[in-house]
Amino acid sequence: MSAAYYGDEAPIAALATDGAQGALDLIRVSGKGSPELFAPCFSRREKLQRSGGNVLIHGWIRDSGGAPLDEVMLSVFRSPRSYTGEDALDISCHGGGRAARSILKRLRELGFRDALRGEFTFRAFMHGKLDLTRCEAVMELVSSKTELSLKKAAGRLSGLLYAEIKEIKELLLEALTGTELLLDYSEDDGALSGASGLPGREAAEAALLRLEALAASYARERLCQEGALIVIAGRPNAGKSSLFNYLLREDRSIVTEIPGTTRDWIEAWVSIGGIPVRLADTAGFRNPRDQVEQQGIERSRELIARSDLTLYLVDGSEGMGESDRDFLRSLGCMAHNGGKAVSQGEVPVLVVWNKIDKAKPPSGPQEEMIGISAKTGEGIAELEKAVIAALSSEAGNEDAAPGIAAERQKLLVDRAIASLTEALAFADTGGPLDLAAPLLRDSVDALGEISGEVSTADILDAMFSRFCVGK
Ligand SMILES: Nc1nc2c(ncn2[C@@H]2O[C@H](COP(=O)(O)OP(=O)(O)OP(=O)(O)O)[C@@H](O)[C@H]2O)c(=O)[nH]1
Ligand SMILES: [Mg+2]
Repeated sequence: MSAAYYGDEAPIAALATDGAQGALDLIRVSGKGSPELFAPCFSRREKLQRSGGNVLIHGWIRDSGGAPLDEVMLSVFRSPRSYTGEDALDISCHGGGRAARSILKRLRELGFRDALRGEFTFRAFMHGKLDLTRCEAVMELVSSKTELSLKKAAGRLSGLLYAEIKEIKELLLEALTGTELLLDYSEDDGALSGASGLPGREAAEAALLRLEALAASYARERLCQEGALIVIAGRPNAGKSSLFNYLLREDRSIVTEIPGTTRDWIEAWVSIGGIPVRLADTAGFRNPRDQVEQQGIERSRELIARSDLTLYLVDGSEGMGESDRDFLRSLGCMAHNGGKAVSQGEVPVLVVWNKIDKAKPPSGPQEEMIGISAKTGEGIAELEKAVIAALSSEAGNEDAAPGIAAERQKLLVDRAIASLTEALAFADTGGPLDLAAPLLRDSVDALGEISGEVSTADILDAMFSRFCVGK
């Protein structure tokens, strides 16, 4: 997909809803003069042509022979007061997809081109309606999986991250202009050597702290947007499927007293403390009785290797057996771990004692495990807390501090930190300020790229082509 394609000003149209079953569908139209281009197929043509912006008009869309296609409600927008900043229409038509597809066909006949992925938001960016952090937030908001991820994306859409970046940039500019002034006007070679320190050093240090806070927010923000894979593992009959169903609040996985009930893994999305979690129930580990079981166990192992966290369930009615220890050892894990997540290789494991209603876990600091009952629900609230702590100490934090969720933003924040740290180190060692100044400039530029004041066609292309059509 070429960057030039995104840059043209042709009138565009797209279905903004998914065209599935539903009462209404929404078609978006944007581009200079688009209401006039649309008018020939509309029953109230003159009213539309005379209409200003922010107006609703009811009417019919007709095919090229004049036969009615659908009864619609038009929202008319006039540049610059629209999402894209261009003249635009939102067409609310009947749902189910059929009417919308016929209308889109009619729009093509009138000269509208199908919008590319993210093209409406791209145009909003080009017309100064949204900076890049807000554009990214639009996509995050649409794909939010939990209330918490929605809240965080909405914070960014409202400009929380943009404002933070702007303030940090102002601090950096203070240090940069101070340094450049000194370089331009000082006749004192001592100043040029940096012996008198970096002008605006306090501002630069404050900027560094705030940049580091942003960088640190990335892990939790990403977790909130993308979610975590949690695998429930253990011996047959440990209660894995029971726990899976309990966390799902529905009887999805088959539970029986027959060991080896679950033969292949199944998964579902749940919210744990606001974090979207892809939860997987797996086949119990034992010496396989047949090929199906063998494959099920292999798949469980593969899944564990990819997981963000594995909950290893011990059947409390039988206690921690040699095969549990063997399995945990095979993951490179100690026999048990005081209930805490331990990192062995890449995969953290939380050892959980199930069936606490039948038997208590052994006591003593070495033996301490989280005790739960997948039958009565006892201990599950504590387990959820431990899961959140294991995934990220701050993931459940609902405070409204600005954070970054896109990899693009993280790379740029890292670049700003690296350049700024180097500039400060130069000044500390009395290095020449004319070497520190370009480093400061680079950290300012990196922040400019985050909001999109500095951007290239490649960056924009890569970003907007990940959006959905109609956005
Ligand atoms: N008393 C008690 N019974 C439980 C508990 N959790 C599960 N069970 C019982 O243990 C048996 C096995 O439960 P499942 O959830 O099917 O166990 P599983 O680990 O999925 O077993 P496989 O799929 O065979 O590997 C069932 O009879 C459950 O009712 C618990 O916390 N307390
Ligand atoms: Mg099972």
